[in-house]
Amino acid sequence: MEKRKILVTRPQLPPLNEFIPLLADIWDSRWLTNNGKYHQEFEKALANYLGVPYVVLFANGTLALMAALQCLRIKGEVITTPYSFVATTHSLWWNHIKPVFVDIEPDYCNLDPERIEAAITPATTAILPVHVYGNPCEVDKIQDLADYYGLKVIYDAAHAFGVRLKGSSVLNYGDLSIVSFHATKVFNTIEGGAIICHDIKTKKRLDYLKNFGIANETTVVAPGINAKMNELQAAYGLLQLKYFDTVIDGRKHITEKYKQGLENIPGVRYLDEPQEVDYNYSYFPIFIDESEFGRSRDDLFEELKKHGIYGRRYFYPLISEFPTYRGLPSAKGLDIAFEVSRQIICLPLYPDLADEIVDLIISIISEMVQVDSNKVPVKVLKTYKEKRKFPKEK
Ligand code: T4K
Repeated sequence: MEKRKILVTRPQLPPLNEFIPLLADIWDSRWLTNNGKYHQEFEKALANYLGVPYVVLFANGTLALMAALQCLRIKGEVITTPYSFVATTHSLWWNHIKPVFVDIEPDYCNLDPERIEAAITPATTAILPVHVYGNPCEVDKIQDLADYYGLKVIYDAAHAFGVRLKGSSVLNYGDLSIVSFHATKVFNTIEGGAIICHDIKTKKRLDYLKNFGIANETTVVAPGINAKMNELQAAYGLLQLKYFDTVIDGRKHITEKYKQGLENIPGVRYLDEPQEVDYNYSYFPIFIDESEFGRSRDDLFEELKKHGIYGRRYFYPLISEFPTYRGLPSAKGLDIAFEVSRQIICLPLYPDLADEIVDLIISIISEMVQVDSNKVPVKVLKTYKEKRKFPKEK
């Protein structure tokens, strides 16, 4: 029998017996897409669940990003991070906007607000930060800069569904936030995404933009695109929402188990849960410091594969290393992002991941450590900040 592969994620599906009656209803109605009743219901249910003013559903997160930039008429240069999925920067490219990369801060791998100001030019119109792994960016600092320089802020919150900061959805920050409901995400509608906006006028404009710019049968108000979510996905999404809290509980359990098991392994760092945040446990990234662990991140990646365990190096290589972007002046000198991208590996994380598999992964990692016996003692340091305070041992 072929050994089962353990992948970085395993999409969560709603109970099939609950989905079938909804499918039957859609079959009966023959209303399949274009703002149908499930689409309308799902938008309202999401806004209510998340505690945000308006949700505009999209066919996927990438189209949502592209439409968000169109909606705010962003042009010129946009400051963004090299440490993300390529869709973040591709959305700028498709809008003929020049990405300007700024390095990340090492603690949560988000755009470093302290470095943004130096990258602002007269052509800068917006900041496009990413809440990487669902950990909120330093939203107040980013907003202060945006207010001071008259810039828009669009958050790529693809990983941040359900995350709350100081009791309020993190999606409430910035001018717009986009989320992804892709199969691999913490909340999925197979493919899908949404924009969160603050007022009805913006919602209306986004509704036009995702439907060819059509306002009514004879009026087209903008050069829109087709980026609509269909009725099957909206109905599926409504069911997913019912179970989302249980999904979070399951992910939290696995995350805590990993943290406990990896706590004392030299050269293995994981992210601390940020303060005042209700987290969604969307990923479990670990960072391998080769000098302490004695083996490289890629050694670990390959070793796990030998056991049928497929972690993923999100995000390696950096976006700024890909041919489309590497010629940009801002693609150089992104030292922290570069280092982090060589250390990162996201371990499998999904609610029904068996405890025994988590134990197996922890034991593979712990058995790989090669501590240099001349280096004593090795203290496991959880954050770079702490690490930097420590003198290097000779
Ligand atoms: N912004 C950010 C920050 C993002 O991370 C993303 C998407 C976007 C924007 C754009 O949102 P969308 O347009 O996608 O809505 C995956 C996803 O395709 C992508 O959505 C996601 N980020 C990115 C981080 O990860 P790949 O190339 O790694 O996918 P793939 O096919 O290799 O799958 C990953 C793992 O999941 C594999 O181990 C297989 C497993 N898997 C995958 C699928 C599709 C399953 O078990 N079942 C499945 O159905 O990009």
